[in-house]
Amino acid sequence: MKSTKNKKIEINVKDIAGDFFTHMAEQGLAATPAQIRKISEKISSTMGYEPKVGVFGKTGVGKSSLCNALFGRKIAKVSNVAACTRKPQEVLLNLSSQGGGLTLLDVPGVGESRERDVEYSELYENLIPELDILLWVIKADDRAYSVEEMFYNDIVLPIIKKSQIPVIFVLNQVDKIAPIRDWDIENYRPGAKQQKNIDAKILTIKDKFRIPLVKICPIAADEGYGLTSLVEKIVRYLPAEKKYGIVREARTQNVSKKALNEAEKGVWDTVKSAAEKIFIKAIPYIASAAWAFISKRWIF
Ligand SMILES: Nc1nc2c(ncn2[C@@H]2O[C@H](COP(=O)(O)OP(=O)(O)OP(=O)(O)O)[C@@H](O)[C@H]2O)c(=O)[nH]1
Ligand SMILES: [Mg+2]
Repeated sequence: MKSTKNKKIEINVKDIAGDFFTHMAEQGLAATPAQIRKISEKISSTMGYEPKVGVFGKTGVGKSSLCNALFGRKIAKVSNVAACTRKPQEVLLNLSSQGGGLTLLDVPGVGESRERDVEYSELYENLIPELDILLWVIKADDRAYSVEEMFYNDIVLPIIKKSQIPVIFVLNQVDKIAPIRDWDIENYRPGAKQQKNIDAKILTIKDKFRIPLVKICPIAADEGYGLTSLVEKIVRYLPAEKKYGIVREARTQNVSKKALNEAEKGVWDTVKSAAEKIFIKAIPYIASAAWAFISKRWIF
């Protein structure tokens, strides 16, 4: 695997808040101290948001490896199925105290036994609605996905639909897709023949799990392959106010310019909505000046 340095994106709330208010002052629009405080608080809370990411999948698919590679963070395992008798908030609260700015949940897998699957389904029902995003990890070189397919379609899908939780399918260990010798060991990426088979596998996954292609992300956690695209997808499917937390917590090497831009835009969109509520009541023309500033800054 490539460098395992664990650098993080630096937050500079003061700069962002400063830019905003300087621009307003330049327009001759002074916000009141109370308005400044409210907007600054919104910027801080959006940039400091602690995302809750659930990592689901069978034993050995690479959940722990994925979290380590993406965030440089050991995952907090919810291996105790008795957890399902507790309130999900309790589970999440306990876990977040271990994690800092990110709550990662390694949820027990499926297909160990019928009884276990019933217990898992209860746990999933409690946990999934508490998450910001769900990563469903499957192993690229598995021949069949019948157990996962049944469990996902019958148990997980109704819950994520009801709670509107975004899900991304992570096809891990693509370096093991035939022909294995085709793997480009210098550049940590698939060779041309391997890529063809990966593409075919992605189409199979799309049909079996009935998910759009854009929500499938081929990676090799141990090789550091595909992680940048995965962060881009996570950022894309999170709501605006939750995007930034992910780029802040991911290793810098996994955060592309595109992901960072989209996450920053998420902060501004959130601030924009907050400003709308705060300023519109006070002085409507301040609000329109704020929009002008924000949209000028964030045109892509
Ligand atoms: N070749 C290859 N091996 C991988 C990759 N990702 C993970 N592995 C290996 O697969 C094995 C299982 O990975 P884990 O991360 O422990 O899997 P897990 O899903 O956390 O497993 P449980 O905790 O038992 O549920 C380990 O030996 C990893 O090194 C990958 O991208 N390529
Ligand atoms: Mg694990």
